[in-house]
Amino acid sequence: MYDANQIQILEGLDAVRRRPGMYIGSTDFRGLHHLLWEVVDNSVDEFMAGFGDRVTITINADNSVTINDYGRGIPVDKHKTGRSGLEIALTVLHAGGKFGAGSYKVSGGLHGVGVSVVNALSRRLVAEVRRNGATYRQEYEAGKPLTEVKRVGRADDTGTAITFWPESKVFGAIEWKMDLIHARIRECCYLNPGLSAEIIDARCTPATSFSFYFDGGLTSYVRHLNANRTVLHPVISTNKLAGTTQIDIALQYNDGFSESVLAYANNIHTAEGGTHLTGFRTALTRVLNDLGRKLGVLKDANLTGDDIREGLSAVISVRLLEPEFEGQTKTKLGNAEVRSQVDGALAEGLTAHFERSPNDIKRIIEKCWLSARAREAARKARDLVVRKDPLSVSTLPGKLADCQERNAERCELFVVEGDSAGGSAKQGRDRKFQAILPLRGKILNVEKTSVERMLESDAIKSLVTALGTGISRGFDITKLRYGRLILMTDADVDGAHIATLLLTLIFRHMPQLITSGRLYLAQPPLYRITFNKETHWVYSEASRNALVKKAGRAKVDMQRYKGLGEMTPEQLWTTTMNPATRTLLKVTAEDLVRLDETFTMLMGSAVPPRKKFIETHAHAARNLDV
Ligand code: 0RA
Repeated sequence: MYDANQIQILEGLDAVRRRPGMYIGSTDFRGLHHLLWEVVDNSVDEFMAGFGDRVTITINADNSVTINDYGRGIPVDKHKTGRSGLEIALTVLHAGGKFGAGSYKVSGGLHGVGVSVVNALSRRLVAEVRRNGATYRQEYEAGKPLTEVKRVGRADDTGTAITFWPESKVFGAIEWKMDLIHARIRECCYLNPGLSAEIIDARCTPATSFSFYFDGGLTSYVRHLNANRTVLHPVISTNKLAGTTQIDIALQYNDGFSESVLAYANNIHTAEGGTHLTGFRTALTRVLNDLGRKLGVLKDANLTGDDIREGLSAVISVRLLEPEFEGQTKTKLGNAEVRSQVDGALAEGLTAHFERSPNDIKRIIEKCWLSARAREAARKARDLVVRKDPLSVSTLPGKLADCQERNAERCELFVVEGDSAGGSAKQGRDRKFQAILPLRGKILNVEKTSVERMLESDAIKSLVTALGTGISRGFDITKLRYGRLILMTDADVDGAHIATLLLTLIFRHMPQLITSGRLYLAQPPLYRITFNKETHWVYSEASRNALVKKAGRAKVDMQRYKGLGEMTPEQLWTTTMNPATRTLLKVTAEDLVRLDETFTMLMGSAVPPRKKFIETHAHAARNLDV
């Protein structure tokens, strides 16, 4: 039944089914979504080649996915092997050379493995092609065609619709992550201005639908990155064709301290950077230094690569005919020529912008110069740092009750709000390995403050000194004096506020404490409930209700704790500090980006979104006030 050619082909797809990870990276949710990206990439390639400006992605009720585009449609005519182009595209591994030489396409890393891989890893797949005024259809099971390509009707447009049912033997339960799909498609529409994409979730009634379309391309993307932030100037953008490399760049500084620079090559997010990013950074540093001297802002000071990062949001997108991807995850652009091409494009763009709007550039340089001075201040703060050394204990903050243990890994630092709670904690602790640092009063809102000003706050200075690590770019985790940092604040609104400010400080200026899993929140109890001569510590409203129910008719004595200061040192030890009985909440690195957005919104200087958040979350805020 099969000729030699076909047997070879089936063996090819078999290899994909045997070792899916080799083709799509993994068989977890990432691999599953990769099937979807693979088909969408092909539709976007059509758009880039000038055919069709619309793609719809439908998650069907049975968890299959349909991707419909308005490109040329996969060719259906018979190939010299006697098989149709469609069948070849769906069954031959790396049936590349899709457009021949001379066009840009999404390929590299795990991308561009071809729709045949999607076919191999789907229990069923249906392809419908609209081309030459007709609609053609072919169905597959586990990569094997069930029929020939059949003409099933007329068509008055062109395009391709592929529906696939991922193989659960490969992926386990099929769970589409809508937020991931939205983020990816949104990104795709920023990188391809003029493309409209619609995502339909037909699993719910009524079906939900999201549409993305960005006329402004990278400029819109950078505006999105800086949404909720106070920006220093309008977005600066530049485009250039250098040889056969198409370069698009947009950038804008905000008044914050973090950097978000995204680099893409042929629509692929190059997370490990590469030559395009290096070219961008060198040109930006050099041009800002040159113009800064011209303007007299810098005199003979020099901005470093670090100085120009703070508050920078930018997107760099390059398209090239033969991208080379390197690095651990194949997301580092290797093409050497791109470095000088991007450098040249950005230098030209910045200089041209300077001629039109010198004040924008002036504001940027002033901001970078501020960062340079802040970095210097941070370096000085780090010099404040002392290792645990009995001779220099005097330089540690006076309020710190340090522990005896010398091995930092075994030590814990409790940061406690207020002196009275600090007193109980000092008495209640195990002084062998637990240190207490009471912080008084409100902590500065660091989201709106420079490192320089921050270090004028006594509370922040003593925390940084106690930790030993320094701060911001001067941060050095090897100097950390404790294995765990535990924030212990009251379970009320003020406590939550102080915890949020501390979290913001750490998130912005010592994020490594979070990523290394050393930051925790203590969980003090809300109530002490006694009945039948038994005492229960209760940590949530739900367990309080459950316990009161359980007590039934017994006489219940219920005491509500408002603040840590209301507990005796012994009570604080058993309920909150004793490693054997306490619960700690670990602050994790997960969703740092989401945290970032929330922090910026809650703590930043842009007012309207903050108000909206507080209004829409007012009920949540009220729940804190227990
Ligand atoms: C092979 C050749 C051509 C287009 C395609 C494949 C193609 C593949 C997919 C996958 C999803 N949508 C797609 N659209 C097109 C070029 C056809 C021509 O030269 O007419």
